[in-house]
Amino acid sequence: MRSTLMLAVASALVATTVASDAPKVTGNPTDVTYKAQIADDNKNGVSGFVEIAAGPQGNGADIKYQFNLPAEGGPFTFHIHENPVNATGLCASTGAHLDPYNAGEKPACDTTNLAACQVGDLSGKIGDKLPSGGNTGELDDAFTSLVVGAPAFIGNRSIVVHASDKTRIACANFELVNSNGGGAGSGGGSASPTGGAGGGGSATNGTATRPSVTPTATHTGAAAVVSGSVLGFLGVLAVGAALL
Ligand SMILES: [Cu+2]
Repeated sequence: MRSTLMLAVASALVATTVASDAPKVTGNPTDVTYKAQIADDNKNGVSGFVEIAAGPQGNGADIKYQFNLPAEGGPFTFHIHENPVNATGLCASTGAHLDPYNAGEKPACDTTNLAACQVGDLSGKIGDKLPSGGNTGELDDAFTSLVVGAPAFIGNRSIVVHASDKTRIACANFELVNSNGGGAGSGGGSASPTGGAGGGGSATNGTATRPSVTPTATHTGAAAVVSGSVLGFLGVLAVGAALL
């Protein structure tokens, strides 16, 4: 019984520390650029890209985006999702938003407290949804990592564009397009984003240059925390029942 109580208390402590502010990222390599390019054959009429490089002195990241969005279905949102588009080409395969510090979707991202936003909630951080037509913008983000293996690393992940009803209308994987300060493709092998990673239909998936980091690591961790909190809750119930 005593060990059960201790387990319940330990689990409850885990459950209370699920969400934390994202730490500011330093040490991002200044010689790499990742780009997620929506495929030309996107069936929903979406085109564009998101390009991410290090901020000044490697602090945070400079996120550039350019989209041409369809006349219907807006206003639109876009996020970094935790998984890459898999061989099915379906945007559903990208999982949830990149959220290594468990910010969750509620409350919604507050632009005066970006550390508490989901790292991948780019629309939320910009503070606005995107209208139909052409959109170009830039976001200096302190919490995005270009360090392979870091919790907020984006290189092995994807961009997803949503219609206002949250339908995923386009997606594309981040690819390393520039490293070692050279021209595009000079360092990391083929960098031409020719794959049909967006839209769906095509099974070709331009994943050749993606670093081999398992994108499921944070997902597994979150699942473990969730099950821990469930155990804690059950444990508390058991203790409560024993005290009655
Ligand atoms: Cu999304």
